[in-house]
Amino acid sequence: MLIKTRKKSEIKECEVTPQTLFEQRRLFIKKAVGYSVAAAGFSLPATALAALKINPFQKDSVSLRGELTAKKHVTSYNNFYEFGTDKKDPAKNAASLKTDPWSVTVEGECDKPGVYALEDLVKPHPFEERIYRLRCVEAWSMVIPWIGFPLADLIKQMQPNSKAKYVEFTTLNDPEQMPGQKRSVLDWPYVEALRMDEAMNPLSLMAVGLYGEVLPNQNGAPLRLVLPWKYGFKSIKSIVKIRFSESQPQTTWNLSGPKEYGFYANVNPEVDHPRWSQSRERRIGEFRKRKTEMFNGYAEEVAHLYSGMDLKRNF
Ligand SMILES: Nc1nc2c(c(=O)[nH]1)N[C@H]1C(S)=C(S)[C@@H](COP(=O)(O)O)O[C@H]1N2
Ligand SMILES: [Mo]
Repeated sequence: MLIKTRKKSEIKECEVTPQTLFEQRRLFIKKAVGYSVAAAGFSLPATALAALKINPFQKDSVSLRGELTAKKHVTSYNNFYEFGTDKKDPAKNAASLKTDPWSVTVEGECDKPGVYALEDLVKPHPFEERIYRLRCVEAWSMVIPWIGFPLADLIKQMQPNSKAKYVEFTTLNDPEQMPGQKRSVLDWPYVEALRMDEAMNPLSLMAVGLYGEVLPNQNGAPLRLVLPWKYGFKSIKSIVKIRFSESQPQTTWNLSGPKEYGFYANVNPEVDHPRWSQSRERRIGEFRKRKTEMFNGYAEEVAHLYSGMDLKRNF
């Protein structure tokens, strides 16, 4: 199938002001009968829903929209080792995660460090819908309509200083809520990081929802990254800490298998994983395999970040 878009990955974003969202929220909760369970008692979900309600999906997104991975797959075939290593485990086990209240600690090289309630962190940023492909290092992929806002907006809010060369993200560490952490399959808590220019790239998304709803726990509620040009493991879930640093942080998968999982982890069909090929992938819900594209099809947006770098060495 040939998919025609102006830019391979381009989706016009729907934007609304936070004020509009918050003014309309009350009204919307009353109207959204079908979503009332998800929206009850927690304002972030309602906000995410309101964003979609106010902005119907745009025509420009139709090309990728036709390829969307079914919601049932998106929410039942997951990698979230904090809830077990089987793809079915997160959907089964993630109900024990309490996402309200939620706070995020911001530290390191920035002028606005502190402990932020989730609301105060996301409120200043208008939500958009972004349809992004996400390709797992295990050679499967999905196309997901995310709800979120540019990571760059949040970073600007924190006013990083001139020493901030990297930004590091940490997942909640609580074996009571995350039973998978009782086994040391990874070095908990899960940590991921980006170079500052990668983080500031407009593709980098802070997600709070998908398919028009609040993020299900198994997909990384209440706040996760989505970095569509990188292997899925960079898109860290359930973030509780953001730290700005001068030196390159150590990251969980890189520590656990330095020969297999690099710091950059850019999708690259020409650099195989030591144990399997990265040249093809299977879209979840399909049988046939597709060719994996350089930077997962987002080269136009991100290739310049790596000009002059040897991508075989910096994998
Ligand atoms: N905290 C945390 N974040 C995580 C993971 C994880 O195990 N723990 N798995 C990663 C991997 S390998 C992938 S492919 C994606 C899967 O995201 P999805 O389940 O929403 O599709 O989440 C990433 N983020
Ligand atoms: Mo993954």
